[in-house]
Amino acid sequence: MTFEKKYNVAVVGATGAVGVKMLETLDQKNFPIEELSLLSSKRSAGKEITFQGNTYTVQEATPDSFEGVDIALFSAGGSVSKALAPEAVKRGAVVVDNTSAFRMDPDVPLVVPEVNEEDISQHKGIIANPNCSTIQMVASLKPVQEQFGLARVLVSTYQAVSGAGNEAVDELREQSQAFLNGEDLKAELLPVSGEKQHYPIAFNALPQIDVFQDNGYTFEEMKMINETKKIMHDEAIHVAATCVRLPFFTSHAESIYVEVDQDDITVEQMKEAISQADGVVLEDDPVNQVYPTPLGSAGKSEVFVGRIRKDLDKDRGFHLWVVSDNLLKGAAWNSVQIAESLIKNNWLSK
Ligand code: NAP
Ligand code: 3JM
Repeated sequence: MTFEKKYNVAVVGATGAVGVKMLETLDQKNFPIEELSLLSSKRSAGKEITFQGNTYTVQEATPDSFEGVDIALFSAGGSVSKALAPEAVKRGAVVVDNTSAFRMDPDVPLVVPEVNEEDISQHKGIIANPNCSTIQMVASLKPVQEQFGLARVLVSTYQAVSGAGNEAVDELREQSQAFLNGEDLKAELLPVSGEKQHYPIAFNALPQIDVFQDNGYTFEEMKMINETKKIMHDEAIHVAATCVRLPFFTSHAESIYVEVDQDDITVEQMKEAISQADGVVLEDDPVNQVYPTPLGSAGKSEVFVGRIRKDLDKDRGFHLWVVSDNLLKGAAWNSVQIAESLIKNNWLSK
């Protein structure tokens, strides 16, 4: 994309797993940056990061960090966003927030540009980036909703450890080495930092992502359920989710069962619809063993879909396998797309 003007951009959480990908994406997409502020907690303040040949010193994020900032990209956790996003808006910035802090706020658009880009125009200073697992699911289901109607979605996820941050990546690496050396595994972080029980992730599968809610679902599962309805503008879609953490580093995979509103839709029609969707790539050729995998999608910005087949009992039921890089389309790329859309459509002013 080419831009006429340049903007002052702040990246909050610039030293984190998402923040690093945010900088890589801003660079790759040649985002029009005038001044760049890299913000973190006190821990990383003073650290130097090179971006497009210039060296930047990371600063502690405070309300005054946002003076003169046009666009602030937040990925430093919900409590940081709750404290600092309103301060950024007060100082004239538009915030693209990667945390769950504001996603269900009726005044905050929750956006996957391929699905509901127009919602950005309604923003009052904050636009929320959905959860990584939600993003790839709704991107793949948008053409299904448009062409055949979407009645029901049942999803099980297979999620990479990078979705839980840099410390979780380190924990998997250390436990894997210990396991192969025949040593005891130290589990101190996953499934959820600060919870009373921790389980090893190496050579394991943990059916808990984020904290449990009173209804027996985890918060990650409820994010997928509630965010899907909001992004797809349909409270009537029935959604249920089971979210599982697995021992690989990058990309989330999802097994999705959908029920459409129309009878007699064929697998070929479903494949055709999905293959034409923006940002979605069909990789589906069972005869030649073609289907997407987490390793195969790592580093790419699209959502990959394969294994499309009809349910054996329900005429309106289909099964899909959906894979995408959780830190790119699931976080950094979706946020940068929202920022590009703000500029391209002249939606920066509130
Ligand atoms: P991470 O690797 O643990 O990085 C956390 C980042 O936040 C670091 O840059 C850290 O700075 C910064 N930070 C922590 N406390 C802070 C504070 N009080 N003030 C300012 N900065 C602070 O985690 P991550 O995986 O990058 O994820 C960060 C957040 O992004 C998550 O908590 C989540 O809300 C969101 N996220 C969203 C998605 C999505 O699906 N859209 C996916 C993953 C994550 P230091 O270096 O100083 O510690
Ligand atoms: C992905 O507030 C926190 O400590 C962050 C928890 C978190 C979230 C979240 O709820 O914002 C970790 C990883 C997400 C997310 O995208 O929903």
